Amino acid sequence: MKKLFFVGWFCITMLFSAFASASSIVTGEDGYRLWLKYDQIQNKGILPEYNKLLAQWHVAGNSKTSQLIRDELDYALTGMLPSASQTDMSTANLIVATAKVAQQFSADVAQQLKSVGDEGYVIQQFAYQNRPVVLVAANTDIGALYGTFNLLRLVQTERNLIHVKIASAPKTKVRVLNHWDNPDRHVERGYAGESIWDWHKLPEYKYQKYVDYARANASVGINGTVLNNVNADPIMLTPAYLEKVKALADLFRPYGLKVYLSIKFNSPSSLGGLKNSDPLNPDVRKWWENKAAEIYQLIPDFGGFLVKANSEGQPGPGDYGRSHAQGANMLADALKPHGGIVMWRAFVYANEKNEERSKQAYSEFKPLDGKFRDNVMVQVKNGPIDFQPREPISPLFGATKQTPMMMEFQITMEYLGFSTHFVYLGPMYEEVLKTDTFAKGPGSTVGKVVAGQVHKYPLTGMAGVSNIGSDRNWTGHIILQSNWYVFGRMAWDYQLTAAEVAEEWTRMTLSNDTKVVEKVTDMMMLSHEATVNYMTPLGLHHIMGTGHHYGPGPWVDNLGRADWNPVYYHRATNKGIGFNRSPSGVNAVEQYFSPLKEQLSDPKTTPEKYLLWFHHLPWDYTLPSTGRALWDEIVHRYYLGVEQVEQINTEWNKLQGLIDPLQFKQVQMANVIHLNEAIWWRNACVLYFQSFSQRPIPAGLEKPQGTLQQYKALEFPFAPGQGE
Ligand code: BDP
Repeated sequence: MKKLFFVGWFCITMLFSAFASASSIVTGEDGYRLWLKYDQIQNKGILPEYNKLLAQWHVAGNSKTSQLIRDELDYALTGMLPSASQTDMSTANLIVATAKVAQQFSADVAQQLKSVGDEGYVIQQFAYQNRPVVLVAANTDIGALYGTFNLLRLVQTERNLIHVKIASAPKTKVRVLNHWDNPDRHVERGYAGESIWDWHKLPEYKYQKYVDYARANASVGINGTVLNNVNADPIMLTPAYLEKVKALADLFRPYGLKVYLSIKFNSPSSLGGLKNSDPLNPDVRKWWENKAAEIYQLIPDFGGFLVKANSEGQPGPGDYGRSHAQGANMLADALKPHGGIVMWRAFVYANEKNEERSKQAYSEFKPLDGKFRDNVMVQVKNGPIDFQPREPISPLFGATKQTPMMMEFQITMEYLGFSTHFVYLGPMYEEVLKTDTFAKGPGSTVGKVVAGQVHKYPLTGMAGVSNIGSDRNWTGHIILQSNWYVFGRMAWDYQLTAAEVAEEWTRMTLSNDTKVVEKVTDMMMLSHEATVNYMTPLGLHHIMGTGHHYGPGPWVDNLGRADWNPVYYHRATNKGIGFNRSPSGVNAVEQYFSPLKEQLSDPKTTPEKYLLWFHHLPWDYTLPSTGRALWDEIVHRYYLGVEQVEQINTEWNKLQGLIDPLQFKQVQMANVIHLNEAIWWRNACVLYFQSFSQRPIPAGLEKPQGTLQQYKALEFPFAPGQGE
């Protein structure tokens, strides 16, 4: 590895040693408990109410899930209200029950249950025979579990329960994590240690962590998990591995968490020894039917398959001249009799196609609308390229009237600073979900499309590429736990705001102290924009380091395919910068509905955050919002991003003593790296783009340290999370 030259790294080392010598043993919250801490409630103002309403509790029912609800309440309430105890239904104040029992207490609750479906629930506080009752009711045990977690969230965040009246049902049906985990425990794009699945020791050895994983997912409404990488290893479908999958499925079932598998499309030939894996070959179809039957014998509620096909070297139906629909339908037919589904990824692009990369998924899938079976969803990344710090929406949202588009968000921080940058993704998810596609006139937001409220879809779903690993704190960074959390909350309800979710997460994970809640929520809400500023301001994209995607690499121009190179995306010359995707360029805007299409066609009406995504502009182009020349604006944004990170660091440091010391220290250490890397991004990008613009750093801004050559020379062969 070339020598790391810049001062920042030196500072990091110094700081770590400072920590190590200044403190001996720091104990406290290491992050394992996530947002389910259930520490004793300190707020004396609310305690009498909680003691009155919650201290005597009862869970009706005898199923495994009812037992889990009992266990969770026992653990949680004993932690938060030491006087809490289980009692029978005739004396309890807090009652968790399904419809039949619930209706004895309240006709209103029974009525409301009619509209919350299988997974929804009702929480109400009322008087029943002169006793105050909090009733958590649902149509199924799983609904009751979700309701219980919502009640606990209200208590953890110290909300008033008097007269509380909530009816909640998920807005999307399939809410899944996608683990990009390999059988050898390497996690592709994972930054929190190795895979939590210890395949070697399964099926016998079952860690408590597996159960806590299921609990955490259930607590935010996630109801499925795809256990293995989309770049799938066919070994997952062998009998020995299916036994291991079954062991996890059995643990997860009572939490309402279904397991799914990513499959390799050529498994019939590579695993089954068939001549080919052509979806129209009857032997191949039979092979999948048999495989599905074998899986369902072991796992009766198996969710289905996730498929990456004909993408980045993966095999697929295209290898035999068949369409994505033909490939997906073959699998859908095999799963259908058992109730399984196919999530077929739209992340496809090919060099050979003479079409700009951002347009290819739409061109491929739009004509297939209506050709998929009703148990297939097409899973599409939020933006048209690839999980960049910021992208406009994929034009596929809203474009298919009959084929459900399932959202794929990335929770893991492949392009957003791995596990050391303090970045809360709530604002990014919210921005995407609230964007108007105009598919059926104004108001056809992405959230509504995904929830099947614009076009009536038989299936709906959201997937999040997991950021979970074997690290004690699960996600490698305390704050990044919030991204798992907000994904689940928004998959349940796309209308939630990032700010309200940040607040509840902070209260549950860090503290209910008003100062902590306000400050941390502000930092979280600032953090994504800050990162966009120091990485890819004004619509720049795909300018990260090659392969590992660590740090800046806007200069990279030597990769095998044109559209893997950062220079393909920023197109900087001495005259200007940006990608002309307007009608005078590659016309990617044509894939959007009017009036979005027209808005994005003209730099004057394109939101500045997407400016260089859609337009190639001269360095002296004036930005209406600030009156600055484009070059100056780009530089200002890079500097602003670093200032915002400095602000986050300063604000965090002020919280010392107000939150748990171990949580505090973990984030503080990461913040140091974060700031150094933000400066690295800024300096490297500004120096690089300056070599084209030939313009000075605007007055008032310090000159970037180092030289472009030094930044270009950096190599990180052991950066974590690399792909194949
Ligand atoms: C890219 C990742 C790569 C994934 C691919 C995908 O770099 O590791 O395999 O997405 O989504 O962003 O399939």
